[in-house]
Amino acid sequence: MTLPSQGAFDPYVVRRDFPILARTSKGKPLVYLDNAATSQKPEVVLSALDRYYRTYNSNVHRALHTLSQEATSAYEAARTTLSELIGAPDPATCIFTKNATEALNLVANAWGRANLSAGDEILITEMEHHSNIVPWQMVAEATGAKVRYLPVTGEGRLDIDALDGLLTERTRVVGVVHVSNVLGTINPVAEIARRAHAAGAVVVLDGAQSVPHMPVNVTELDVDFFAFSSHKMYGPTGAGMLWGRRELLEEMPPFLGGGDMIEFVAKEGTTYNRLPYKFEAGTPNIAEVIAMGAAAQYLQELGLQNIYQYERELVQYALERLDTLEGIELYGPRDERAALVSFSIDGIHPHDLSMLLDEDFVAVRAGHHCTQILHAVLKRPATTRASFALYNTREEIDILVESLEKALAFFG
Ligand code: C6P
Repeated sequence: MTLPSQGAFDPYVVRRDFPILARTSKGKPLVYLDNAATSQKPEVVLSALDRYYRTYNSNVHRALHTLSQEATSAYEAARTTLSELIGAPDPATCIFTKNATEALNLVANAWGRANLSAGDEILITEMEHHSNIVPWQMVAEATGAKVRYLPVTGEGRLDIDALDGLLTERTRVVGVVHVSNVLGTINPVAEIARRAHAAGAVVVLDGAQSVPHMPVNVTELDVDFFAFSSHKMYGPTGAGMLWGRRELLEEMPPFLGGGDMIEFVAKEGTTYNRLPYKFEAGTPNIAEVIAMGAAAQYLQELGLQNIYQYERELVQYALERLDTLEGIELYGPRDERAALVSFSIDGIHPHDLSMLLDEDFVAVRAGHHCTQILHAVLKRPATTRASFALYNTREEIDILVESLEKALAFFG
């Protein structure tokens, strides 16, 4: 059967790259709408993992034999591909971590402990994911710095007017999420970075939800640190990245100590390796990093602008369709938003809703989505979230809406 095309970008062609999308349960096709939690993996990623273990499995940067050289060159090629994906000026400033969370903890610990002291201020926002809140609260407790929060408006945007009042001469760092994993808001990062830099603060950007869905260029955004995860960008779990400005990375002490991060170890002490290895202690997730590179190449071949455009139309369609349901409240801005929608339906608990949807093999997430501060602002302990990816279609949104209608009928 030839399936209908939806504009220049054809999700039905893309779907063929993802074997899991052929799955059914109780005769129903999978409708996977939990992509913000983790996305599915294309064949090129699966085969990169398989090829590594079958044909050149060995450690990196340590041995001179053929397999190790092949593994090292594939690992370093992934770094170069990823640096190009995010517009980083130099691959050596791209550090592999195990996920965005570890990348943010690296900055908070290595940069934060070296640069913060009592009375300093850390400015983050009410819409941050816990991984860009808790590490800062921990470093604040250790150093005596204070954490302050930029509010979210009723429309689900950052209250940019409050920024100048919150930026003081004690603000050392501003942490902000590029795309909210609950509201879908795309934050005006370049503007925030400009004002934060004018106040003398460094800017840490959480790109976990932007990298898979839109073109990102850290140089143009003019931020100082940028964190993201492989598993949300169609790569495997267990890999992520921290990009940092070279001057800042050079000055920072290491985060973890061990193999590969050293230059020379003696009883009297240790000198550290050059960038990026100073921050990559121990044997890394080699297969996952190489496959993360394959995912980045896949995204570049499809074109991030095409993906963004397609998902933008998809989310508008989802908002229109969901809006027709009785008792629904949709969160986040109406226009210029990323491809996810969180909502509440009067009288139905998000967990019940997600279990009923699962009866139709529709996968959504219910809960606080690791954003309890934002949920306190929304005055809801939990919401239901449908998050889209490049392989989702309007037909799948129709199935979601039909399944929600059934749930509404069930709960009367
Ligand atoms: N959000 C979600 O369902 P890790 O777990 O390290 O790969 O990503 C953390 C993270 C950081 N920032 C944002 C904006 C995120 O959305 C996430 C992960 C998932 O929304 C799991 S809680």
